[in-house]
Amino acid sequence: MKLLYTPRSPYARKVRVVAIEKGIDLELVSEDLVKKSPGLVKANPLGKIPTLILDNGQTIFDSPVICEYLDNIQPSPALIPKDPQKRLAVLILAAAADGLMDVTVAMFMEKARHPRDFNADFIAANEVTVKRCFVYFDGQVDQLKELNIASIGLASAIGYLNFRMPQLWRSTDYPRLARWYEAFSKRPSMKETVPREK
Ligand SMILES: N[C@@H](CCC(=O)N[C@@H](CS)C(=O)NCC(=O)O)C(=O)O
Repeated sequence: MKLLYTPRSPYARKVRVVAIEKGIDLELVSEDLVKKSPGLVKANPLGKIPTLILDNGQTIFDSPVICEYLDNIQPSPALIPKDPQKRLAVLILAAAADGLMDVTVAMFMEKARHPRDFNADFIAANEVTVKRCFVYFDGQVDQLKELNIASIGLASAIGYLNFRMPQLWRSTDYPRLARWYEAFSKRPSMKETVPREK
């Protein structure tokens, strides 16, 4: 199986951590998102990473679908609960973590495209959203104790925020969340996937 990815993407990191935790071997193929390769746009009409290409040529995207696929082909450790109530709770937290990635990526892209005249209102509104998410997750730390798609997603989201906008991750403001993140970051799967530019 090949994973089209970039070493900085939080969505790809989430998939990679899932694969490492499950002992699934992925062949990593680094993609250029400015000049997209024919292979990427053929595999995914959206031209986005992460995209998984199976050995039989089938392609799978986006990251929640890839994670669900990996959870099905290698059930241990189970990262998406089967019990309906637990599943709902974990998927909601996972959606919030994915949303935190979306907000952070959007802010980074706005500043990257317009370094001097970025939309300050847009950035300010998204910073408020980020802080609201931190308050939300800080209050949910007990739910994050298990290794699952939500805890992996959130750790990947915070890792990306810390990589791009460390000033926003003022961990002293969210002590429980900060302690949880520090402990989670010690997992070998997290250490192996620390974001880097290239
Ligand atoms: N919802 C998607 C988001 C993936 C995404 O936005 N990936 C970014 C990189 S971090 C991308 O491929 N951007 C290129 C583009 O949008 O053209 C997922 O969860 O996989």
